[in-house]
Amino acid sequence: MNLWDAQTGQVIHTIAGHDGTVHAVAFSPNGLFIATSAADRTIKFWDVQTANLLRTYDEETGSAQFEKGVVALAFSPDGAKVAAGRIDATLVVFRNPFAELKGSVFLTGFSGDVSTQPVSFILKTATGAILDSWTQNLDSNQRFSHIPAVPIEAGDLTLIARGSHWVGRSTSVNSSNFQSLSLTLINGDCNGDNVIDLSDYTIVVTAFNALPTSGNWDARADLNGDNTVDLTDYTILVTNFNSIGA
Ligand SMILES: [Ca+2]
Ligand SMILES: [Ca+2]
Repeated sequence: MNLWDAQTGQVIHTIAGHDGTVHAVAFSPNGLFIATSAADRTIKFWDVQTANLLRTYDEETGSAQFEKGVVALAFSPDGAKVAAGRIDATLVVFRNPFAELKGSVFLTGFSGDVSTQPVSFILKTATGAILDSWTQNLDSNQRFSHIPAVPIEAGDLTLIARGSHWVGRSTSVNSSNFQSLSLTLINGDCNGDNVIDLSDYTIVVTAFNALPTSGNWDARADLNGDNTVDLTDYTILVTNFNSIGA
């Protein structure tokens, strides 16, 4: 199987890995992955950039559904699912193991530009093992997307999100919600230690009435992002006092 540059006609990669005629090839909608099926009765996922084999579905990896051979493959437009047409005239739809996690993070009490706010994420197993962690800025609609470092088909995962002055919150990730995740973060953690307590209170009180030009200005105390430290920030802190992050 060859991968060509459509502009130049150059072969970028020659991919060999199937043991038998390749029946079907499909690009993921984000262009990052290729799925293939072959006469060896497997489906394989490949990294387009590196041509590395990422995953094989066969009888032994729990996909007896493909043992009759797959002759057609197609991703859903959102990349979340893959349809496999089998030689026995049936169709199987399964979750794309390399689909993006997507969702919204609501930064409560914030009136500034949410796209300036970095949010850190941790993806864990049910036993607490960290599978992936990353930091990204939200878009202006408070949305995020990320291709996890590991396939997310394992299920029973937990995603934790935390903002610069918002304590962490967690949500479970499963096959039905992994593209519509939603986390609402609690504002007031000025010092970023994932607890809203007296230390944060002191930061707000010390910077009270400050503007960015003031000697006592402390950006950490401007909880609502309006470039002043005033009663609004104080109220956010007092309302959320004693919150502890996930
Ligand atoms: Ca704190
Ligand atoms: Ca403020």
